[in-house]
Amino acid sequence: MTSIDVDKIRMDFPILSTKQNGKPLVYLDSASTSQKPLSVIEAVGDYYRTYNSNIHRGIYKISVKSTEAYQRSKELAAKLINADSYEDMIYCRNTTDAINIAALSYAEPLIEKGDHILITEMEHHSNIVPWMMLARRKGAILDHSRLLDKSFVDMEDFRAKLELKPKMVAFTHASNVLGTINDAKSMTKMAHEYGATVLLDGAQSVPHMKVDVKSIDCDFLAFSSHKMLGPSGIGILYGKGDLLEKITPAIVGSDMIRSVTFESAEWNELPWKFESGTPNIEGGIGFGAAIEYLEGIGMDSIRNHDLELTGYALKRLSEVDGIRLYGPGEKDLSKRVGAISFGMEGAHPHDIATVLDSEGIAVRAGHHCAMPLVNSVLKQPAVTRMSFYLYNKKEEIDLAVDALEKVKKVLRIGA
Ligand code: 7TS
Repeated sequence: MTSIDVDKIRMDFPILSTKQNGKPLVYLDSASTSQKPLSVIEAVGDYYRTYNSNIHRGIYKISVKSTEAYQRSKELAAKLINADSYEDMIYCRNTTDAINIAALSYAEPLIEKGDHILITEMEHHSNIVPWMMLARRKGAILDHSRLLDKSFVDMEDFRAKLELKPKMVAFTHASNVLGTINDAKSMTKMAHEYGATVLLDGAQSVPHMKVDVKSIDCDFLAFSSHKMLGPSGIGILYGKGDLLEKITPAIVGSDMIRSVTFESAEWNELPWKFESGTPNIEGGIGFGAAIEYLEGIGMDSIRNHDLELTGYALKRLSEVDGIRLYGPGEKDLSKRVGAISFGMEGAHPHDIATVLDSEGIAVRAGHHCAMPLVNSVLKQPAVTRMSFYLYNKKEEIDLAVDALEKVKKVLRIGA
């Protein structure tokens, strides 16, 4: 039994009642970006229609209102991840931007020639390339922890790589390809024992489950609004307050400064010292509305629904001849989020996605910006992925599974 009323939720998402290719849209690509509820669309529209103004600058009424709404969204975000204060929430563009800010502002002065940085084999490019470039600039070494069963971080190998004393350890909380949820708390504890600073990529976890930065004890957490019902172009870098206090921002100018002379500058207080220039005000306000919507449903209920859909999809997909599933199987359901990658004997992932699209079903095919994982670990040029969110129903999974039979017919597989 699902604990949320999906039919009611679906009425809040106008796009879900549209048709694509003459068929009702079946949106199974929320790991790429989520759909937006009316409350978010209205929050952004309302800002433009009734109080559009810059923040922190005016003492006039609508500027006070926009400043308050923007700051309030940070308070909501801080509460969502159990951060101490909105001051620890740096607004940026997305997860990618957040990781780059941590790499450029925090890790750049920390990493020296010969130092190690540790990531895992299941990272998105956004959590590989900033560290690769940093290592290249500094003459440091980027290590990656191997996977077990092409699904889980091999904890023995993780510990062996920690023995090299990396100064920075960055890993994803949940994989966008495998769906694997990493034991962030244990991995963070281990990394801290070896003296590392930990950055957690929460792009696929924060939208789908309760993420508590105090319990996990990560030093940084990166996530994106657009994957959790909010607008795109806004994301968060959470950092522990004492760390953020010490960091000199890499991008400087405008509102992030308290005072300037021709010789020197003094930074604004947190979190504003990291937000140079006019920020994405409407994005922040829309993000606040998205968090309110998610909290209104409840993150535990969202997680339960995700589990129910994922369990159902794994079962249905495993009944289809010729389907190869990646990531944790049904018995490890609790270690998964609702992103399921698969391959079909004799079919290219792009052909699968194209046939599904003709049925109005949106899935993603490709390397999902995790090329080292897809190409070197899974040894595939690409995989097809269906991913779920609170507005998806089992009937949609049935439609996708039925459409896979159509793929076989179109491609004459087994004919
Ligand atoms: N980290 C993970 C684990 C992700 O899944 C993504 C985006 C990112 C970082 C980057 O997030 P962004 O908001 O900066 O783009 N993942 C995907 C995906 O799986 N399909 O499209 C984007």
